[in-house]
Amino acid sequence: TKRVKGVSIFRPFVYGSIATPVNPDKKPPNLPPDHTHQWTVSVKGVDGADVSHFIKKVQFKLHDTYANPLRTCESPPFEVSETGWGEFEIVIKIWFVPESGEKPQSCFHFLKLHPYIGDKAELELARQQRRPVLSYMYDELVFNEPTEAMYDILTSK
Ligand code: SLL
Repeated sequence: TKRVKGVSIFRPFVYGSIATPVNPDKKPPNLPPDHTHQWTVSVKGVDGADVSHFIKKVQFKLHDTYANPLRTCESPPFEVSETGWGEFEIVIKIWFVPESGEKPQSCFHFLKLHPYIGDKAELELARQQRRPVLSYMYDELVFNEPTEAMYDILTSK
């Protein structure tokens, strides 16, 4: 496949998680008793931009304490929602559309459940309010010398 020489195309994307403490007064009936948080890990475009024209599939490798830790999303939204009790590193593997001729790319996200707030009073308030904890990374996917087909896909959107 022919590649477009001397050209790099960058596409911004976001990956990370949002976690919310479970309200003990409104526990979902099937929630295991030791699960304290619900969370969602996702891969998405910036400000809701569509990324499905160049991302084909995303796999999230969860901690081995989860049943079926390898979770696959073949179409958007590229996200997994779960409940749990602990923080751990999630391996995120991104596959591109076949026209790209690119290998999958991995990134790593540490699932954050607990707010990091130095001020004790502020921290206590955040806990009382069960404030969601967000941990998102803004990054860029780089396509160096993309195939002609991928160049067309990336530049026509
Ligand atoms: C820790 N090293 O000890 C980490 C591991 C794993 C969290 C955290 C499992 C939920 C389930 C869950 O929350 N695992 O039982 O499905 O803090």
